[in-house]
Amino acid sequence: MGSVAMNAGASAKSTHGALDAVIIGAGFSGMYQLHRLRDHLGLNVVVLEAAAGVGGTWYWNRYPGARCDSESHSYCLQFSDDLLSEWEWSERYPGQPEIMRYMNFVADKLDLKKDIRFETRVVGARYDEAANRWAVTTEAGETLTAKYLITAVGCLSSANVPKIPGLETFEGKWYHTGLWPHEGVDFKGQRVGQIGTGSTGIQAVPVIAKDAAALTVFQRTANYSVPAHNAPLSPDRKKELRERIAVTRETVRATPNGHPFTIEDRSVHDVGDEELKTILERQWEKGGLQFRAAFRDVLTDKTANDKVAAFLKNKIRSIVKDPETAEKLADIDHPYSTKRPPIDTFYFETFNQPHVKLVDVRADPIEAITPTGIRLKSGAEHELDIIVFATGFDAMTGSLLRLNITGRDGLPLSEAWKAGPANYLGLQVSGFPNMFTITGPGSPSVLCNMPVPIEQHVDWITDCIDHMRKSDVETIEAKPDAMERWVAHVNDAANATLMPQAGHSWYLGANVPGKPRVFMPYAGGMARYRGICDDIAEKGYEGFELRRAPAMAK
Ligand code: N01
Repeated sequence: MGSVAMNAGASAKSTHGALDAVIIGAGFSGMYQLHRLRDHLGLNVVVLEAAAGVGGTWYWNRYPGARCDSESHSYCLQFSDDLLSEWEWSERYPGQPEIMRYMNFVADKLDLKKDIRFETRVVGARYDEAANRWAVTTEAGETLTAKYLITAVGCLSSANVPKIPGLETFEGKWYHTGLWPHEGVDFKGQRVGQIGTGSTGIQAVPVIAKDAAALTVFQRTANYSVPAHNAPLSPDRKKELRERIAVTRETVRATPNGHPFTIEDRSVHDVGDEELKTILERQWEKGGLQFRAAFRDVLTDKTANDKVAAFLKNKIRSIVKDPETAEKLADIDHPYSTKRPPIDTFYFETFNQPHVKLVDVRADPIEAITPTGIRLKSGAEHELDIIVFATGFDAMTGSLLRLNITGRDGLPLSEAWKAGPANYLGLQVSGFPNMFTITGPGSPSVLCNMPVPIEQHVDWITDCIDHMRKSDVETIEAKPDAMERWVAHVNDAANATLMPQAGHSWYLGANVPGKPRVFMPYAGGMARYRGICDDIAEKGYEGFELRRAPAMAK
């Protein structure tokens, strides 16, 4: 791997003439895409970012306990030896403040900020076919035009605040974890209610419980979790990771989920009950997402999954002292890992504290938020000073649809996707020429350690644009039949796993009322997906229509 091309020293804001590309979003994907287009292809590019700084999802997700579930040495851009060797992570799993420091380190090192317009929210993007340009409108009313529109808006950036009647009457304070106040929230002496027990909720509970006078957790779906065993990285471990940069890079590229560990080629059925228990105990002690990597068939074979799930449910029962609470926490209705598996730091243990209680809102649903708290269907009232919504996101499509994108002939993306997201490779939608969606639905994205699919998409898009420029191609657009085949393949890949069995998963859009139920990420594995994308490019961008002159109105 080579070194980074850097525009050292340039600190003044660029003045943009005719733009080649507008990128929306300054998280990992927008930053890396800017670097590749500007510093490798020499294009005139601007990034529009709603936040006041870089960081994408980490800029907004500052909730208590916010930490990445990917190990730090893999949760970073891998393309540059310079970036990798100059940065040192302090913990096994990086916390939100350290990730923000890393993001700013990357932005400064690559001199990106001069080409990012902060506090600039995009409210519309329209394809002008006659001009073959995208017109991107900001909240302030400005319009920028560019040949290429690249969305780098992340998969989990549109907060989902459930429409519970009475929220506006609540006299206390409420917060969504994905839109957390920068000044923090003081929980001391407060009666806190938290709705949601996904990855976020499971991280937040132990930290909120430290300060709150009382914490009530409203659980709709019980969830598995495995300990993170987070800890500072020892000097020896740091040295080892530094020496293994090339190995890590190769591993994250080769594994199905872009993590720095491999999945054992062994079936749960290959081992007896005692050996299974020994292996799972060992994995539990190691902690983290690699728990599921001990066997190859946890996500494809229901009976294999049942055995692993039983082990995890028993763990919950052995940790949580109150049998009734333990039963509610262990009453998990879906196979392990069919929803995004959380990892935690003392989540289940927190329920042993006398001021923390669990309310099962599957059995007794939330009926309303009142001026003083939450009322359940049974009439039970929970008095609260603060409500924390750890209720997730309008995932994968929400952040794209709220951009109000219209393609050829004024076709809104929301109309093109009314039955669910349809595209080709998760990268392009027919009717939306020269628009690329980094980690869009239909790509591996959220099933992976995110920087890995992001780098792959950005590199692919950059090579594609380079190819277009060298061959005088003006537009690239997914063909409808290629899109149809890809959507079918995405469905087949999902159906080859147990994942669609979790009917309430956000992977299916089931967490947002009225959202079409479509399994959105590509479950065929990152390495396989990379091969498909490379192959398509090698075959002259098979399945895409490449036009030398701008397509005129029909
Ligand atoms: O959101 P979620 P999240 N009434 O949708 C519940 C990533 N992430 O923010 O399951 C009551 O998973 C909902 O219940 P149910 C990661 O990819 C990464 O936790 O729909 N409850 C569920 O319990 C993750 O998967 C890191 O029945 C309601 C919870 O709220 C993704 O972000 C850290 C409700 C939402 O869980 C999203 O996780 C954290 C209602 N009306 C997150 N509506 C990393 O470390 C929703 N719920 C990288």
